[in-house]
Amino acid sequence: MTAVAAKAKASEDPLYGPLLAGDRRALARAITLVESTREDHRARADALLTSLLPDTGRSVRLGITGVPGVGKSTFIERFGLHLIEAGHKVAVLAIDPSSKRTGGSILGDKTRMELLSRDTNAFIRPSPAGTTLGGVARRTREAMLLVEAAGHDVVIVETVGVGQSETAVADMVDMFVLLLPPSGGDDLQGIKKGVVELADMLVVNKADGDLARTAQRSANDYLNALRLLYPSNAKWMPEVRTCSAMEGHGIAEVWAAVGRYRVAQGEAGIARRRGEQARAWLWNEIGETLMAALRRHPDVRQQLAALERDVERGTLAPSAAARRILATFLSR
Ligand SMILES: Nc1nc2c(ncn2[C@@H]2O[C@H](COP(=O)(O)OP(=O)(O)O)[C@@H](O)[C@H]2O)c(=O)[nH]1
Ligand SMILES: [Mg+2]
Repeated sequence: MTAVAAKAKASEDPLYGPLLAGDRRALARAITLVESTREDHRARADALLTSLLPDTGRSVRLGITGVPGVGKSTFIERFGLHLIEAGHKVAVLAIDPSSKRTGGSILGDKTRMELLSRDTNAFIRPSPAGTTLGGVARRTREAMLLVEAAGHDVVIVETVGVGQSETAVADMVDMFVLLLPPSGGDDLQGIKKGVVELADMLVVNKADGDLARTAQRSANDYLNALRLLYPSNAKWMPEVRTCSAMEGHGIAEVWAAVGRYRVAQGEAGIARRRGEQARAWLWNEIGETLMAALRRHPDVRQQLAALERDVERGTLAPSAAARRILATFLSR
């Protein structure tokens, strides 16, 4: 199908008009559609996304991570309400590859982000269930395009901070924020170096009551650690801030820092990052689609069990087995 034909077809999609008009039920149904693994749903989702593409991209895409208990849900609620007060429409998406097994911690979060989830200018969507992080990330990327088309101009993608989900989120947002707990001592506990390297801003939460001074001290420690990590001529050195999501102070300052980051990157810088992300996404899609086709191929399926067994026993080299499987797959 050509792009023009796809557009004409999707414009007939009953979800197209209502979604562009910001209808929440149409948006929720469109996200359910892109999350579906059914072939016919996939075709419809692709057509719908293609036709909506010109109406996407006009949002600030923020990623938020931090260990469980650091205050992500509390922060996102405060932050979201602050943005809505300033006239924005906020969407909160979550990536939690474990959500299928646990039934979803985000579900609990949704009820906890009580004020935000009741606000008509906010849209909160829990993590799609999925067997692989790649699958979950794919669907979240598409959900991000859909909420943008529905007029949400700030999209927050939250991750639970376990496994590789941080990288997946950093790869789909303009700016990645790491929420940290106040920690005593100089060991910077609770911080993973790999995650710090992905972060564009560090926010020490719970800077209130007894923890206020500890939080400030942690922020200074983190700043010193960052100075060692970043060259002095770096284009952007992550800002380190403190806030109290519970009491609500420092929240407006985080949004101001987001603005400074965007100015520092410039429109061109953000467009470049998005372009690189889109290209990486393309290759990811190619990989996932190819693998799915390979696994479905009847001749490959017939061959697979025996080849796997030979490889396990050590009687056949994995590379030789892989070449045989590919030869079968490509033979017709
Ligand atoms: N003192 C204090 N407690 C907070 C703050 N933000 C969150 N909490 C508490 O920390 C706990 C975990 O918060 P939650 O938002 O669920 O963390 P999440 O697991 O990262 O989503 C809850 O008991 C919150 O009330 C804060 O700014 N100050
Ligand atoms: Mg939470």
